[in-house]
Amino acid sequence: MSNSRHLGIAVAQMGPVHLNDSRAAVVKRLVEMLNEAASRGAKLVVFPELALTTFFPRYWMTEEEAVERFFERSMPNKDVQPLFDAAKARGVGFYLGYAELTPSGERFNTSILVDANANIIGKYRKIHLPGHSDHKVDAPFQHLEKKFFEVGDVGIPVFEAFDTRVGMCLCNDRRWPETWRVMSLQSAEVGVLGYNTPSVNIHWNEPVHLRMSTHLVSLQASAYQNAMWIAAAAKCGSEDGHHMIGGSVIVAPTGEIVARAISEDDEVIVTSADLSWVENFRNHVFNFAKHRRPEHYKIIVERTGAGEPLPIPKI
Ligand code: CDV
Repeated sequence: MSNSRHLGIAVAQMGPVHLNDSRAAVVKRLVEMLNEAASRGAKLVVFPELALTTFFPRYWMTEEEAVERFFERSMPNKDVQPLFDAAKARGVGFYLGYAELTPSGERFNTSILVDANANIIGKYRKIHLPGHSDHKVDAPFQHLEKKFFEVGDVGIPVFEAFDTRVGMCLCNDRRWPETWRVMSLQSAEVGVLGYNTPSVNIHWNEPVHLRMSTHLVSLQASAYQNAMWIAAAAKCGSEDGHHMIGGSVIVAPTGEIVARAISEDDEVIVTSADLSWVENFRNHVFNFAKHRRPEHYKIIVERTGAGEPLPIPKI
């Protein structure tokens, strides 16, 4: 295509991080993958959600204990600094998910966007927190995001970076069409996310294969319907016996998967994303200004849960 604009995007999938793994050991793995991604032409590297620790919301503990063991009080901090140094040395930026403790004591499931000079240029705090806050004693493990985190307070911002516009989200956010539409209405061309998706659903007997297929269908439909590139990084494999799905992917605005991880380990996938595919769709079938009819979508922001059908107009 003559008007093509390319961005090298890498997804750095992570294999398991066990309870006893140190931050320093984890960051070493991240640096290795960042270096590989840079060598393969990436300018933006996407790491997983809560990338620095095991997926700790699976364990019942007090908030104080969780903070002590798993939250970051500052970013970058001593342990994570080598990743920022490597990014600057290689001239690549990255997305990273971690548990954030704010100076005033709030706890968020957070991601940051870091530019090629190792400056933090964007922050997102997870909105769609799954799970529960009570102790489910009969469940095989917990999913305590509603206990350990507050709902994000920065909306779904889009950042001018990497000669494009980038929106961030985290894990469960990817299943909600609103996430992507809010990004695409701000002209985001690239959406990035990390995820930790347990293979077992503790709430109902969901067949394991659906965990992968609902993950992929969410990303593929969202990329197409919003004419965006989407890059999604898993933390996966068995963390101390708790298995999480892999399936890290880069999806084009066509809805097609152009790169996919095959392992459940540390693995880098890279694509040279032609951003002009965004325009192809946004100028035509998804020309929002021309075709959207928000006057007929009011119920989306007026209601949270499903209710009665709206009154039917007389015709
Ligand atoms: N970390 C997550 O947000 N996990 C959810 C699980 C609980 C379904 C996910 O959407 O993958």
